[in-house]
Order: sequence, then structure tokens, then C-alpha cells
Amino acid sequence: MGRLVELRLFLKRLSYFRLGRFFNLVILFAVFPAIISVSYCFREDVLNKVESYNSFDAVDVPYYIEVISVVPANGTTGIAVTSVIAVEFNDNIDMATVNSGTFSVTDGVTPVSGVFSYESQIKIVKFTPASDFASSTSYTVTLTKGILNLAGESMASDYSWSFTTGLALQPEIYVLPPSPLVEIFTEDNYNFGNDVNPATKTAIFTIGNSGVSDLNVSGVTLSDAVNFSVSPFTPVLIGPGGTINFTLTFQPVIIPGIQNSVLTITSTDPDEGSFVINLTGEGLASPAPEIQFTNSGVILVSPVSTVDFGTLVPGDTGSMAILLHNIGSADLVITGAVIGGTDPDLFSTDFIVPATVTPGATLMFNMGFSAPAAINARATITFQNNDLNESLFTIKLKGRVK
Ligand SMILES: [Ca+2]
Ligand SMILES: [Ca+2]
Repeated sequence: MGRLVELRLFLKRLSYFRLGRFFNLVILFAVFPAIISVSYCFREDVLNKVESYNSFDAVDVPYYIEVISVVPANGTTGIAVTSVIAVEFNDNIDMATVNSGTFSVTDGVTPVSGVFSYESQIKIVKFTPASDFASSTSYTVTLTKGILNLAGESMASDYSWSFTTGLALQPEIYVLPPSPLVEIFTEDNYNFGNDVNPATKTAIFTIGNSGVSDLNVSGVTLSDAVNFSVSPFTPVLIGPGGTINFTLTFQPVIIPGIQNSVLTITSTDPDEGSFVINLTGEGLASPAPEIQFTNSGVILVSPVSTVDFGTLVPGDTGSMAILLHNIGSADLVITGAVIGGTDPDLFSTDFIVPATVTPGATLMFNMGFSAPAAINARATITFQNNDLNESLFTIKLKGRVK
């Protein structure tokens, strides 16, 4: 009996104890696989997704090269006209595919020409314009899918952007004549007026720079450097707002007449590199006397013309009126009237020296001839005067007595 009770108690304890353990085990073995299972399923799902993503990427999406950055940036303004355009790519570019067709720059009307270069280390393609951009102008840059990387791959689509330049950093030449002090422009005229030889006329000209960068003036030259001259000129740098002077001289050597010379100012002004001024001046002959004799309306030529008294009888006196004209523009002054030659004693004159004949005036005088016996007489009369090329004017004289 005692043993039976003990057995019951043992079983009872066991049932209490074991039953709890049993339920614990049930929970353990039921829930844990579920967790494992769910976890596993979740992991499988992720792996599947990753795998499906990887396989999608490799098969269906091509590789595209991309523009990382551009200079000047899109929409920027006030860009320097001397700027260079730069494009940074994400991959090495095949420069054989970069040209004005695949990398175009335009102001909307005219394509900008220039040179492409490449900095492979940083994957930057540069475009250097052949000349400065225009000032205050909008430019559009277009990169097409024709630009390829070394594997022949392109961008996904064309790439385009715009920027606007600012004021030009340029020199600007201007030229002022001495009077009136009003700017003259290239191809304009400047007239020295007229002048007489050997007098000269001078004119001080001013070259100024109204631009915003240095103006380099390398030369001032003349097409006619005989009748015109320029003060010694050495190349000079004129800063913004600065001026220099140079002197032009008109000294008519070839006179009379109008002389022309083209003045050329050579400088770094971008659109007036050869600044041209047409110079004019008139050389007038100096006022001068001009001697002229006439006999019976015939002009006498020194020393060949002859005044012929004809044939007289012995003891007679022949007389001949001669006119002296001044057809010049200054007083004609006669300082000598000398009879010479073979028979000077047989000829005479009433001409009184000195004599002054004003321009346009005429003076009449007489020559006489007389011989006591038969003779073929010859003589000359020479007038010393202030006509530059006829300062000794000689007239032949002849008369016959029989
Ligand atoms: Ca200019
Ligand atoms: Ca003369």
C-alpha cells in the first residue's frame, strides 16, 4: 500500500512537471521551424529579387556616358568674351567623335568656329573659339549623341545649354584732329588747306583709347611721305582712357597742285586695326614775277628773238617801241639794261633803271638805232631782273645802213 501511494505521488509530480515541459517542447518545436521557415523564405525572396535585378541590368539597360559639369554653366550671364567652353564627362571620350557637328556653339544664327582639345586625365573636352565671343550675346552649346566614349557608347540624349557674354574687354581707338576737336572716323578726310612752298603746315592729332583694355599702337605711316611727314613715332601702349599725340606736317614739295596721302594708324583695336585717314593739301606756287617782252605784238624769247630796225640811210635814226609786261604774281624789278654785242654804240634805249613793274602791268620803252655810214649792225640788250629763270633776259638787235 505504501508503495502504491508513493507511485501515485511520483506520477502526479511527474505529470505536473512533465506536462509543463511537454508544452514547452511543443511550442519550441512548433514555432521555431516556422520562424526559420519564414526567415528562409524572406531571404530567398531577397536573393531572388537581387538576382532578378542583376540579370535585368546586364541584359536590358545599355551604358550611357554622362555630362558631369559644364563651363560656363547653364544660364550664366556676364561671361567673359575670352572664355573657353569646357565639358566634364564621366568617361573617356573618343575625340575623333568630337567636332563642330557633335559639339556645336552658336549665337542662334552663326556657328562659332574654334578648336577642340581634351584633358584625358580629368575627362574634360574644351572648345576654344577662334576669336573672342561677341559681347552681350547669348550662346547655345549643343552636344549630340554622336559624341562617344572609347567603347563607342553615347549619351542617352543630346545635351544643350546656354550662357550670355558680358561687356567686351577690348581696346577702342578714337582719333581727334587738331581742329575742330571732333572725332574723325576711319576713311574720313582731313584737309590741310593750301600752302606755299617752302612753308609748311602742321597738325597735332590725338589717338585715344576709350576701351577697357590696353590699346597697342604699333605704327603711324603715310603713303606719300614726300609732301607729308609724321613726327617720329615709336610703338606705344595706351591704357584705357589714355591718349597720345603725334604731329603731321604738310610740306608741299611738288607744286603747284593738290597732294594726297593716306595716313594709316596700326593698332590692336579689334575692328579698326588699320585706322585710315585721307590727307589732302594744296601746294600753291610762291608769288613770283614773270618777265615778258613784246615787239609789234610778237613775244620775244631770250636770247634768240631779234628786233630788226630794217634799212636806214646814213644819219637817220630808227626807233622801235617795245613793251615790257609782268605776267607774274609779284613785282618785277629791272635792275640793269645793258647794251652789248658787236656794235653797242649804234643802239640806244630810254629804259631807265631801276624800274618796277607790278603784276599785270606793262611798261613801254623805246630802242634807237643810227649809223653814220653803211653797216650791217648787230647788238644785244640784256635786262637784269628778278624773274627766277630769266634773270638775264637778252634781246638781239640788228639794223642796216646803206
Ligand atoms: Ca573699334
Ligand atoms: Ca620767267
